[in-house]
Amino acid sequence: EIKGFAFDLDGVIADTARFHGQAWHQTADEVGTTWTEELAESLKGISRMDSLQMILDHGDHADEFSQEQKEALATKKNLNYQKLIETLTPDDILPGMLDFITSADKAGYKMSIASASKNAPLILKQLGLTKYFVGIVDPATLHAGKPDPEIFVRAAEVIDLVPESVIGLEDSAAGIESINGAGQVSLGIGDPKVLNKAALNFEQTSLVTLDNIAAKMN
Ligand code: B16
Ligand code: MG
Repeated sequence: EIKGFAFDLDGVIADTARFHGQAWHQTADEVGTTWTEELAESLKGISRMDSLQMILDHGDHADEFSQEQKEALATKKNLNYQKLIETLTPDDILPGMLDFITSADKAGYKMSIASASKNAPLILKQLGLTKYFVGIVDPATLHAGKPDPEIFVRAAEVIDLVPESVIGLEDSAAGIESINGAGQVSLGIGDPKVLNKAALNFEQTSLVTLDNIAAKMN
């Protein structure tokens, strides 16, 4: 029996990917890497420092940056990103997700956040959603990021549920792998070809409802 939900944030609750994209595009220009849509897509769910490394690896100057310079680039990206997410309001919640979260809350499901983003608390506050979640896994305390199961294991601990009672919601392939590894029911939001390891799939957030989930579980 399902008793709770563990949510990814970027791409599931809010469309912050376009802001990450804008800020990383600026970094790419600065380090001489050509910015492409494929590169943007591959950064979804990937931590800040790993994302920077991927951007550097896509250019011709990857070895020319010291650890100190990399940290400065990541800090600058994050400040630019934070300026963009300060403009977020509850109107930026992805279609249907406010309804889903409030109806799950009313029905007594426990909810937590499993996001790779260190900015998750700020984003939830901007969206007015903080009060619905029992807790947010702090990605700074993880040994390994998605696709490792650790973040979703911790998200189930936050709501004090065994993995089989939890549905994990994700928009990235790395995230689906993490949910499956944690022994939870994976719910993918997006292209079923990209998320082909998901137990349940919805092409868009507006289709994610308690009734639609129940129908697919049978
Ligand atoms: P930050 P999610 C991820 O969030 C994003 O998809 C990814 O693009 C980003 O680099 C990562 O968070 C870290 O974010 O720089 O804010 O700590 O999809 O796991 O909610
Ligand atoms: Mg995501």
